[in-house]
Amino acid sequence: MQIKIPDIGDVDSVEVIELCVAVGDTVGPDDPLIIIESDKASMEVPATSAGVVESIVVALGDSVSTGDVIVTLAADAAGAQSEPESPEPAAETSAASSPAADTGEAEVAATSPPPAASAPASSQLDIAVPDVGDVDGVEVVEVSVAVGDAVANGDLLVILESDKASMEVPCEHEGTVIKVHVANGDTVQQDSLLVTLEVAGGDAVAPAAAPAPKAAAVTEPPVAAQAKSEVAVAEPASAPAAGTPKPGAPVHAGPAVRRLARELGVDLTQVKGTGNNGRLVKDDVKAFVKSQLSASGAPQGGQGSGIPPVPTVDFAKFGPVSLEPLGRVRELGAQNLHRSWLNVVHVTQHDDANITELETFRKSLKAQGEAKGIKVTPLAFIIKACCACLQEFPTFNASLDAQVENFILKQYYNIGFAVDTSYGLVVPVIKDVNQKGIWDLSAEIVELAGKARDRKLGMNDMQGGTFSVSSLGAIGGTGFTPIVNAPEVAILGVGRTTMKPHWTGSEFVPAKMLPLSLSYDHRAINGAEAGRFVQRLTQLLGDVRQLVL
Ligand code: CAO
Repeated sequence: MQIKIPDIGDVDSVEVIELCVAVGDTVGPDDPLIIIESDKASMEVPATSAGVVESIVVALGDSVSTGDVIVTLAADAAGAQSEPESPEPAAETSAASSPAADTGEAEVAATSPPPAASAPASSQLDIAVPDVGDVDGVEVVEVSVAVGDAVANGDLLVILESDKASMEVPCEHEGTVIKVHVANGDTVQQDSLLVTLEVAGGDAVAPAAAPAPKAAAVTEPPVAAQAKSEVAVAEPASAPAAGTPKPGAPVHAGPAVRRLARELGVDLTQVKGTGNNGRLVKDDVKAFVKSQLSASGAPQGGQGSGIPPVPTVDFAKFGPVSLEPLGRVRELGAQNLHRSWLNVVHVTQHDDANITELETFRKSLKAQGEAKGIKVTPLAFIIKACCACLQEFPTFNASLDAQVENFILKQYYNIGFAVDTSYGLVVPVIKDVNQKGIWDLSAEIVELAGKARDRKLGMNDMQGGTFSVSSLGAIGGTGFTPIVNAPEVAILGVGRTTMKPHWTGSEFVPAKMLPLSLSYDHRAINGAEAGRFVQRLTQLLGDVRQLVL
């Protein structure tokens, strides 16, 4: 069964911002498969019947349009059956249950208050709740205007939310707010009045012009009367309790708040929500930014966070230039790296491991490797040795809690490794390294690196890491300072093996030396611990037989 993008209304395409499943996952009806986002809303695309994910046709950052296939599902082993209706549930449901979906007029008719009620001759214009699908009621989670506010086309009026969705109701007229009919926390239905505007000039409320475009706009993305894919989903249904934010906890915020957070580089899991049920509102994001700025010790009279801004230069003055977008993966990577750089107290410890024997052993595996179709590089041994060190030094396999009061020690050993791709750096994660041998690890490195380069990694492939390795060994370099992949507390950088004279105590012998650079969060790990970790790592790589002890 193919699952397709449902009707996304009058936008041409939306972006895939999250993959919620991986190939092989078993899903039930309504389980989210991917999350898509336009510039106004996020929307979850759910499975419409139980099954097993056979293939994922889209990747993070892809632009998709109505009807595009995203996932194929097979009936699961337990005999899960397709729903009796359509094999293309999202799009079909949309078309079938919303016969007017393709016709702006019919949709407007379904989502607008009657013209007589909404466009009286007094030049007042009522903005009502659009079609919200087959939910009983939606909650007003943010009222973005007050009486007396001047509003323009595109200004946000209200954010509504069901248990699965957030939806912005924007203004499509210029005018002044003369009445706000709802407050935060109210439950409203389709056609409930939200805001009354006084629009400039009586002609603006002529029945043909005033309410119709407004109602069409508020259904963005159109959600008219859809059963499964009815409403945009921005986060898990349950709201976090108000109080201390929990990193990694579900974020309860609408698209506008998320957009603001993205623009300001704010991690919403760190922000405390003051809205209903702990919901995040824009003011929370702004307050968070202010508190971060003052906490960073901005100098009196200084600028912003105290970090002097890089001056803006008109480079075209000096020669021709062109712009090339970073792309979503590089943009996100840049944000993550910047956040880690600013939050983590970085120190890097360097050492060389004598891997002469390891290399002899690795080369001896060549014939077996060819027979198995598995290529073994030094990386598999490095990852295995790191895992052994993580087991011996648990604080390296940990995160700090938000208050920097506790280690969160992890009882699993999942090691991410950086993969250089044409679209940016990604870090797939090998799970349960402690349970895997060199063959398994080698095969998984090749498989995950291949998936990364083909843009086929699922969310699951990139989550749950406890430590990372960044190997530039195949490229070159004698050492570098990798940035810790927060909230992890350490990362190993690997340089290129070179032959060097090695002093045995009585003579110099040629040895293959592997440069290692361990960056760590000095808040979690002190220098002596890092020294011992690296020392143990070089021992293990110097004599890999110890890995089987
Ligand atoms: N010293 C010398 N040679 C090395 C080496 C090292 N430390 N590590 C690997 N090599 C060799 C391999 O043995 C292989 O040689 P052969 O083909 O002769 O056997 C060759 O280099 C190519 O290796 P590879 O790149 O195919 O495989 P890998 O397991 O070493 O690495 C991967 C896989 C995915 C990590 C790598 O391809 C990659 O993308 N590295 C870049 C990571 C990166 O960008 N880090 C920076 C992040 S911070 O910006």
